[in-house]
Amino acid sequence: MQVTGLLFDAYGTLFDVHSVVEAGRAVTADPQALSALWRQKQLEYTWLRSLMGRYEDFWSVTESALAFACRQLGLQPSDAERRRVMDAYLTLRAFPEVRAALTRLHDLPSAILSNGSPRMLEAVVDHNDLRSHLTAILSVDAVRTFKPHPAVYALGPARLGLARASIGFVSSNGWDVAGAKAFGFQAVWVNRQGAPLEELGLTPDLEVRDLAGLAAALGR
Ligand code: LAC
Repeated sequence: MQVTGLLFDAYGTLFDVHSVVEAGRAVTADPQALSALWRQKQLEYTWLRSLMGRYEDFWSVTESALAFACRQLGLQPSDAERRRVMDAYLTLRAFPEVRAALTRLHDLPSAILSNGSPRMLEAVVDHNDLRSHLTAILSVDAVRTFKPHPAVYALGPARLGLARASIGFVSSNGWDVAGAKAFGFQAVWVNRQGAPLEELGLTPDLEVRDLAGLAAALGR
């Protein structure tokens, strides 16, 4: 694979969304179940809101998904507990290999392109001290819809000043990889969990286990 720039999904790819499990412990004996349902509903709400043309930013969608997940699991956190669980999103941990891999890839313009709101993305990037590794932090908020809408992916080539076919779009989310491939990027699937390929008729150009695998595949 040859690319002249990289775009990274944020949640699940650079940052571990399940780092919220610790915060969830304060409100449930089964924080893994809360974390999994919360993430699933969060993504569903982005797709549903995009289809309905009723955009709300990712913070708001994430709050709504948490409220639903708590209701479904029969949990009744106080307002303060709910806020603490939400705030965990601002301090998610980067996966352990991310910093070193971005360092190895430093000669390529690299940006985040994420559903996250600008405030959420800036907070989590700063929390992990990764700002100097990134050319730009791009949020769907600029076009007020969510992935996999093509208008979102179009933000990347416009900001990097590169043709879409020469950009590698890197995501751990199979559906996001499919969206990126459909748009015309070279699609890289960071398949951390050994998940099955989505049946969307789109195959990634490269599959790696983590970002160290990406750096190696790009000869860095
Ligand atoms: C993002 C979600 C899809 O960062 O993980 O855009």
